[in-house]
Amino acid sequence: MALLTPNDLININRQLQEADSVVQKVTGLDIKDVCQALYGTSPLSEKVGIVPVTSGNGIIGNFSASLHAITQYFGFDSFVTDMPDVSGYYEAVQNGAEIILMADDHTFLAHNIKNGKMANNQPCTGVIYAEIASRYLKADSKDVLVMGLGKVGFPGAAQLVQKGFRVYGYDPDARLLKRAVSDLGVIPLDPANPKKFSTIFEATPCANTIPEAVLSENCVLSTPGIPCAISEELRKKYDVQLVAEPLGIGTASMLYSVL
Ligand code: NAD
Ligand code: 2YG
Ligand code: MG
Repeated sequence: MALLTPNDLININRQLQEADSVVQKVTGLDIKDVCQALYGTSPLSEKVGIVPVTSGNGIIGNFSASLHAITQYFGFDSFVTDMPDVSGYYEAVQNGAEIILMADDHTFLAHNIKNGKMANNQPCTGVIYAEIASRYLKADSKDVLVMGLGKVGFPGAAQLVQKGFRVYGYDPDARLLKRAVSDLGVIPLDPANPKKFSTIFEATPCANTIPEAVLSENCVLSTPGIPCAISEELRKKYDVQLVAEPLGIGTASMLYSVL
């Protein structure tokens, strides 16, 4: 799995504010509103303990500090523990944390220890980026393209199917494409015979995954994928509304889902 780097997270507050204004422009709602609509919850200053984790590739510079900034942005009362790992978890609970946020190289979780609810970053990220795409006010049809049907893309595709969209999908991994077709009714996009979309959701770890032939003028591209799915040149050429941010939108989705 591709891990975040400290560079991805530079100036996370500004990245989040910029993403929030694109979400507002595209959907008429801000990120908080989208989360409330998705989960029917809103924060009441719940205390969030952020626990740095040293296992595997270890601490990622800016990761815990970014989670601190993100949780404050969404109205939580958060703190980062001084100690990492098990000692950090103990410290978080002793200091009154109601929700624990922590990540190793494979799993980034939110656990509400008061009500027992737990969230995983991958499906929560897929669901919220898909939900944002699904709310595009200027969409020209119920057709949506999903590029990448892995741990983030598949749950996002499921969200779009559940909302009544006609979901076209593509993944070079034939097993994953087949699963999306059989389990969700996704229509495979034939790369040799593409069509244009006003709404696209992308979740891959690769650059330049969106072929020019699928872009329509002023389309929305909602993508958690890092690096970005589209070149700056194509973005400008088609005036693409790009929703892309490295950590905050997915984390908001996790937190609202455990309230
Ligand atoms: P994954 O490996 O489970 O799935 C990615 C899928 O993309 C794979 O199935 C792969 O075959 C497919 N793919 C590769 N090239 C493609 C192409 N050209 N066209 C279509 N599909 C292609 O990974 P994941 O866990 O789903 O994560 C996807 C991306 O989202 C990663 O970059 C990850 O770092 C990022 N991510 C971002 C956030 C966020 O908050 N921004 C949160 C979680 C994950
Ligand atoms: O506590 C730390 O600093 C580290 N143990 C965090 C490790 C996080 C690893 N996960 C990732 O980099 C992402 N793929 C998941 C984060 C979601 C946002 N992209
Ligand atoms: Mg995000």
